[in-house]
Amino acid sequence: MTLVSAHADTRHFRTLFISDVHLGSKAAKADFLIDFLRYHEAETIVLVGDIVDGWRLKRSWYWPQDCNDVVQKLLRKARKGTRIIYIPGNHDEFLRGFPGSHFGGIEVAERIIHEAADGKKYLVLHGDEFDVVVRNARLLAYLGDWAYDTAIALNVLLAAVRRRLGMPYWSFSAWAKLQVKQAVNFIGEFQNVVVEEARRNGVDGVICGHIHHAVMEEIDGIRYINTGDWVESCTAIAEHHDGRFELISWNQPIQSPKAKGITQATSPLTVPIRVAKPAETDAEAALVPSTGA
Ligand SMILES: [Mn+2]
Repeated sequence: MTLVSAHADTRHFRTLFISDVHLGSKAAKADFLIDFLRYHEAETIVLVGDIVDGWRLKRSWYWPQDCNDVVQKLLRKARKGTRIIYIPGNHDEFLRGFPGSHFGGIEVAERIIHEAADGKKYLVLHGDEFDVVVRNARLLAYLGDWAYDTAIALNVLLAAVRRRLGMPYWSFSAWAKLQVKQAVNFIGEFQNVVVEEARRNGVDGVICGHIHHAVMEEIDGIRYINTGDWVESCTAIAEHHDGRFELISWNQPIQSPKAKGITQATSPLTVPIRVAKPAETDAEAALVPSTGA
């Protein structure tokens, strides 16, 4: 498949953040990501979890050529000097056993503190460790701090038990879909919990994935940034050389203008910085694909 984007010029960034590609699931838009990687370079690329969908692959092996191409493209960037950090999520938790390891130049870390060019510090994590807290937010708010800490510990334990039993990891999005009317609230709840974790770490902001809902906003004085996904929305977060962040949408790649004999499209493919109010999307739009967050 040859997808060549309308944006023929390569853009250079300080950092790129990408998550929730779900390679190995049929819904993964690997060709869009390959196209994106072709036109975006960075000093550092942070993979914020669920890049490979280990749970899907365990059930049935599905690994078409474009999945290999994504991996090859990342490894090639690493060889050429891009620092690549891989923070595992719940779907690629098999990598969590290897913190501090290097694979072909790719570093594995559970979570990192990213210092932006302007000196602001961001906690970077996938976000699934808060699933139990999000599901029981109201109850936990009532019970207080000890219950909150217990819930996070319980989340780790539950995941281990389910893994032992060969059950797939509990999926935020699959579960949220069953509760459509409240889904927006749950997304808000997730954001609040993650923002609270950032505050506990004394940082200025947090960059995460997991819920397949890309956004940049300010919540109670903490910058909340979600990278989105490459299953539906095809989004990434880029940090400019001055520390500004940008949410990039890459969901409209077109056929090569040369091959098609058409002129270049001028439609903008990037979305400018939004320090926005919580998204006004309705529950359906906020909801996430069948692969599970
Ligand atoms: Mn996830």
